[in-house]
Amino acid sequence: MQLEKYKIDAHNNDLLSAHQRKLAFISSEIENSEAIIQKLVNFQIAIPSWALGTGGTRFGRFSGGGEPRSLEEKIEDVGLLHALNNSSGAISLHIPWDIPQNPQAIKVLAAQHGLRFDAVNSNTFQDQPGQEKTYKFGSLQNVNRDIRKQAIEHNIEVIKHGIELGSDSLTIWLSDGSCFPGQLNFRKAYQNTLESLEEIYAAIPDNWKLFLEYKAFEPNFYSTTVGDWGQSYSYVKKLGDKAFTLVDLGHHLPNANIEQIVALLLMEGKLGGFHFNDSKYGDDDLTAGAIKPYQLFLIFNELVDGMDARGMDHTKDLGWMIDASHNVKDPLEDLLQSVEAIMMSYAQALSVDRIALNKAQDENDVVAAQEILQNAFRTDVRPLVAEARLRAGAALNPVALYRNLKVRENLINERGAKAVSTGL
Ligand SMILES: [Mn+2]
Repeated sequence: MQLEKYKIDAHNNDLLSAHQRKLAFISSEIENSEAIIQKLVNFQIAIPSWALGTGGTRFGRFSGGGEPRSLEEKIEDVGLLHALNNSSGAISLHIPWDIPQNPQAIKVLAAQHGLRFDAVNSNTFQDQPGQEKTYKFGSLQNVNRDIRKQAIEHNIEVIKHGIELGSDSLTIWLSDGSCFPGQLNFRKAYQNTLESLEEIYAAIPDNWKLFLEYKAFEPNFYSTTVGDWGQSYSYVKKLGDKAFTLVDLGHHLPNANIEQIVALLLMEGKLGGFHFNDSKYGDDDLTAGAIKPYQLFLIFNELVDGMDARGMDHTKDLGWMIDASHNVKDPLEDLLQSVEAIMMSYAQALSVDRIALNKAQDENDVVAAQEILQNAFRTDVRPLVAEARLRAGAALNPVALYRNLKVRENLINERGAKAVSTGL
């Protein structure tokens, strides 16, 4: 389904006068609003190819229909999101779920939708049909050298697919670990994993980055071999300058101070990528900002502060991606909501009065510090985010337009009510 420009324009015209009223007010409240709008126009968040279908749990999956049946249709869906919000200009592929048969044609199709290819993701947490050896007891950590070799070769294969598409990073998430005490020798598992990662790292092109994602638990429930940011940091530090830690918001134990983790990884020059989602309990993969919006703002506050301290470019020096699952929502609506929440938190972080905050910190003025942060968080910056979309030719209210145009109904007509996408 293509979204005609005149339909976006008609939608924007209907909402324009109300939008302009709100924008005038917020612009009078926030000093640097024009600079913030410009940064919002440029900010892009990648959409993973596995998030375009309905997600599920181990208990079941309830498809809503009209899901993309091929990589081409997945690119079309991300293109729709990008046309609606101008903030989803990249797609992140999962191999082997989305191996491009004709990379050149796929590149052209993506470019037609204004999309580039973000990090490619390997998969050694499942066995694939026809695969020789099983990952039941881990992949890069495995006690069996042949299994480690198979997993290393898979990652090198993923890099090759990424090169063909113009991607410039590889994300590795390992489910490796153990379910019971005594199952694993922790030091041997670490050493095997490090050696395997070194072989993969040797295949990383000079202009590429390797992201090592950590996760506290699940599917292993006693130990995880890359279980927290300290373990990931310990590997990437040894690997070299092209290796970085990737933070997924859902991959921590409850109440972890993620904003502090982000600040320290940035300070060490080892934060490379970011996966957005939200959670109440564990790796719930809920819509970004749906449960803990203040935490999302505090994380962005550290991201902006830490990136600016190192002179980093917000748009391209970290890999930004949504990594969520949609069990009860239309996946495309859910992704629009996540992107909106991320943009709001970014805008609020950009509006923080950093000079005043530094002064409050230097004077141990705890009350003033809280006032500054909560003032930014409680300011409604939605008109700034909407204005960034308007200037880029996208929709003032993406979810409303998506519903008015009956996009899902159209996709079901095109693809069928039973079309189910690959993914988790
Ligand atoms: Mn992730």
